[in-house]
Amino acid sequence: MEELKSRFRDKAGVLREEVRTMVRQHREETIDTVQLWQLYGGARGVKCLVWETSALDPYEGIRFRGYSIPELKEKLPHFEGDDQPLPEALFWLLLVDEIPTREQVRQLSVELVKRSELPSYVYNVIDALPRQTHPMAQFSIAIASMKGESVFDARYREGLSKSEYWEAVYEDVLNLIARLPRIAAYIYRRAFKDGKMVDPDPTLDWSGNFARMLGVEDPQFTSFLRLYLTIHADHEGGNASAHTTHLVGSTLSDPYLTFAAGMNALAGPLHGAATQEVIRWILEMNEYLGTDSPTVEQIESYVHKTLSEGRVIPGYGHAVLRRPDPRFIAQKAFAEVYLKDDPLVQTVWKIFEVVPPILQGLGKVKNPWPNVDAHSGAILYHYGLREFSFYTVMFGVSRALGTMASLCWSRALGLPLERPKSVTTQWVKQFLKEKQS
Ligand code: CMX
Repeated sequence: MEELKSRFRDKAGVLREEVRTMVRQHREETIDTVQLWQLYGGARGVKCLVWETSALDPYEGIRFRGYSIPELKEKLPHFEGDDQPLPEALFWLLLVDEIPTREQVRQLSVELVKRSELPSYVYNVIDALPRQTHPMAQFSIAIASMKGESVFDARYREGLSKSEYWEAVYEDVLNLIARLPRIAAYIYRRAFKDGKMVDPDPTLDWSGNFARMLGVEDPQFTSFLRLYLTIHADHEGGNASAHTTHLVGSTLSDPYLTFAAGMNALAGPLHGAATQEVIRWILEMNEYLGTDSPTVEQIESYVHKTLSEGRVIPGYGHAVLRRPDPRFIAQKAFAEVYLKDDPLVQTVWKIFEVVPPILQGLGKVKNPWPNVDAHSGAILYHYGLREFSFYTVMFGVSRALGTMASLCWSRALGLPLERPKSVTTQWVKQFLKEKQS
C-alpha cells in the first residue's frame, strides 16, 4: 500500500472512533437553530455538514487544515527552482493533516503521472461534442463518462463492506485527480488549438504537466499554475460545488459521477463561472469605452451602468467572506511581482479601487470586496489563455483536490445519506400562526 493511503487509513481509524464516541455522548447537544430568513435565504450560516479539510472564516478567509495561504506558501514543499506551493502537497495535507516532505510529494507526483492515462473512449466522447460546446459541459461529460472505470462501483457490486468503502473511493479519487489535467488540456487544445495531445513528462509535477499539456511552456506560468491550483482547491464544505459533491457522494454514487455533479454546480455564474464572467465583463467594458486602459472614472460609470441594468458585478461579493478574499490577495501579490505592467491586470486593480465603495453605497450588499474570481482570469489571459470560457475548467481541476479528499473522509467516517428536511410555505405560515396565538 502506498504511503499516503496507509497514513490515511491510520488517521481515519482514529477520527472515526473519536466521532462515534462524541456523537454518542453529546447526541442531544444543540448547535445553532435555523431562523426563518435562513430557510428562505439559501441556508446561509446553517451548520449542517462536516468537512474536515478546510474552514472559512468571514474575516480571515480560508484555512486549509489550519494553514492560511501565506503559511502554505512557506510550509508546503516547492518544485525545484520555484517558490510556489505544490498542489499535490496540499492534497497530501488535506487528506492526512500532515505537511508532506519533498520526497513524499515527489512520489505522489510520480504516482499521479502513472495513473493519468485516459481510457481512449474519453477522447471519443469529447470528440463527439460540437467544438463550441461550453468547456464546462465537455469537462462534466468527460468525467461522467468514466463511471465504468470506478473501482468503488466494481467492488460495491462484489459486496464491499462499509468499512472498506474509503479504500475503493481513494483509488478512484487518485485516478480522477491524475486524469483531470489531461481531460482539461484535451478540451482546451481541441476547442481552441490544434487538438493534438502532448504526453505528460514523469519528471514533472502535476501542475508542470498540466501547463505542458495545455501548451503553455512559460516557467512563470507554471509557477503561477502551482499557486492557482493550490488556492482554488478547497473553500470548506458549504459552497455549491463542494456541497453538491458531498450530497451526491453520500448516495454512494461513484467518485466520477459525484465530482461531475460538483462541476455542474461550479459552472454557474454566481459560483466558479464568475472567473469567465469577470473577463467577459472587462472586455465588454473596454469595447464600450473604446480603450484597453480605462480610467478610474470610466470604470466607475460602467459599474453604475451594469448595476442599473440589474446585473451583478462579477468577481465581487461572497456568501461567507466579509473582507477581500485572501485568494484574490495572493494572486494580486503574484501579479505585482511579475505582471505589473499588464493593462488587463492594471484594470483589475482599478476595479478593486472603484467597486467596493459603490457596492457599499447600495446598502444591501453584505460583502463589497473582491473574491477569488476577480483576479484569476487577467493572469491566465496574460499567459496566453485568452479563451475565457475555459477558465472554470481550470478552477474545477483544482477543486478536485479538496472535494475528493473530503469524499475520502466522508466514506472513512461512514457519513450517511444526506437528507435535510424541507417544509412548505404553508407549514411556515401555520408555524408562525401557532406561535403568535
Ligand atoms: N454586484 C451587484 N449586486 C450584488 C453583488 C455584486 N457583486 N453581490 C451581491 N449583490 C446583491 C445581491 O444580488 C443581493 O441583491 P437582491 O437583494 O436584490 O437579491 C444583495 O446584494 C444581497 O446579496 P448578499 O447577501 O450580499 O450576497 P449573497 O450571499 O446572496 O450572494 C454572491 C453571494 C457571490 C452570489 C454575490 O455576491 C454575487 O452575485 N457576486 C457576483 C458573482 C460572483 O462573483 N460569484 C463568485 C463567488 C465566488 C465563487 O464562488 O467562485
